Amino acid sequence: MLLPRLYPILDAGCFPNANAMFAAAEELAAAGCTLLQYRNKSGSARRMLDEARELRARRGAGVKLIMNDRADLCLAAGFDGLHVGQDDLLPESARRIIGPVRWLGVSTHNPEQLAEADKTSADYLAIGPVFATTSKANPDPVVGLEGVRRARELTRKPLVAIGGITRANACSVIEAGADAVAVISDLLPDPRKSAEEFLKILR
Ligand code: TZP
Ligand code: MG
Repeated sequence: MLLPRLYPILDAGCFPNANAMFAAAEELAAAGCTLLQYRNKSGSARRMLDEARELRARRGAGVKLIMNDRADLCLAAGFDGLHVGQDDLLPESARRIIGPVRWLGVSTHNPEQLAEADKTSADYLAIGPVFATTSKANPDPVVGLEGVRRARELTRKPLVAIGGITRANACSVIEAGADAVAVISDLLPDPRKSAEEFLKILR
């Protein structure tokens, strides 16, 4: 797999309604994003599936969709991959559900978790929060650029950095060894403009 440098996360909680989120997805695709994650920490399963199906129906050619947390909804919505964290299904349990082809990403927050996830069939690993973030409830301690460097030493899998990443600090994160940056808040309020700027900075 080849990760694009920018990995936008559409967090349903950041939008006033689902239509605003669908519009953001279209803006991100128009800007050139090829990988989007759908994250919803407060919606019911049926609402998540409805929204995920709509994202799938509207996604442009060449855009891959990753479901956060839920292997069942990944399959039901026909997504291209799943992202699990330390409180979700274990990577191998998730892999058994989504099969060998769909992408599997695993979130880690320290060197021990990173090294453990490296032994799994995960297609990519995430490390964070790199910087302080307000987009996640009860975030783990920040790992800083040093945490990204350490993670880079511990895995040859594609590495995604997440947490507090902005257009102002994205370059430093890539220089520390990340292959991609996952971003929620600095893509708002104008996803197309922000994504274009990220993609220009990270070229
Ligand atoms: N996991 C670690 S930090 C984070 C998640 C989901 C939130 C990232 O959001 P932002 O707004 O880009 O800091
Ligand atoms: Mg999760």
